[in-house]
Amino acid sequence: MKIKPQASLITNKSNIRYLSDFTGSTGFILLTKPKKYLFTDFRYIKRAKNTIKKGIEIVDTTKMWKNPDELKKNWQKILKNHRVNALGIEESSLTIAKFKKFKKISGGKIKFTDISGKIEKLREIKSKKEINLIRNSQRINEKVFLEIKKIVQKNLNSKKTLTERNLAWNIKELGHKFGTEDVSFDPIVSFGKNTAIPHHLPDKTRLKKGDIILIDMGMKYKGYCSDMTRILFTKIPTKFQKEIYNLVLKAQKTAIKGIKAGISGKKADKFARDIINKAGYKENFGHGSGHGVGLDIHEAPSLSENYTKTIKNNSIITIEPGIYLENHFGIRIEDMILVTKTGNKNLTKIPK
Ligand SMILES: [Mn+2]
Repeated sequence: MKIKPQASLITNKSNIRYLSDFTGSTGFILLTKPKKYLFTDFRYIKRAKNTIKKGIEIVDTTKMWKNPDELKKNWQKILKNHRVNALGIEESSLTIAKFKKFKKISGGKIKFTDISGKIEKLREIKSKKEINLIRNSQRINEKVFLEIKKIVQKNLNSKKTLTERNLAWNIKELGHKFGTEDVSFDPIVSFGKNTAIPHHLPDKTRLKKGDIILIDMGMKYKGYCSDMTRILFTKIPTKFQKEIYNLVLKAQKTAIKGIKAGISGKKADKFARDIINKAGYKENFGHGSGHGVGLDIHEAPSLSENYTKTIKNNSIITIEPGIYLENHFGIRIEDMILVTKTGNKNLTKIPK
């Protein structure tokens, strides 16, 4: 039988932020039925006081870490007050070293039980505020992309050297210029043959006229991520390139047309996959059709063949089928959509 914990120890950074708005890098939350506690030290106390949600008690751990007995006393007192004899822990984001510490300060009587994924499940359903933040994150992402397109154009005309690394760095700089705190992941920029590697690491490859360019990029705005992939052609595509591009586009459009709340991640994945498989490119589409986006760039749900849970109303996911032809070229097209009861809304406004 699974133990039902009376309290949960939240150590996953994004879950901590989700529950409390706390952005510091050191701290954890204890969730009990009536009360939430944020444990952090002097480096973050002021920030916590100024920014976290109301109703959360801040516990200053500064002195406690210097005096383990003090920590033990305080920690056990809170557990006892809430009659905790089983504590939920996030095994997927708690190191063994830290777990040992918690075990030690909790005393011998507390049982531990895994609650990984519990908060992530809540995070799947986005509030109005979160939807707006993700939308704004994507608006900035698009603004950056349009500038990137100009840079590419200019370099093609002037025959200056433009490397994948240059362009990836430009994405980061422009994001900063337009008000983001960071990119949501290191941009994937690939030229020519490199586009056949789905997650190519931008290198010193120079752009040549005729190259296909793949840009997979996202911004982080007030904690929230965006994600988009576009393909640029630097000259009129060949018949074959066009054929593959249109096939991926058809797969993506079919998925967007079919996805609504209540279907499984497996079924959501199948729309695009069926089209690519039927065209004979089964082996060239090695990844899932999409993933949830929020405080993390990759979060629940997942659009893949083994994800049987349902896609929920007001979740935000990417739709990103691709075909990768080794040593030749690759195509991926990615939009972010807001899932609704009747269908979805496309949050990506950049034309394909
Ligand atoms: Mn993505």
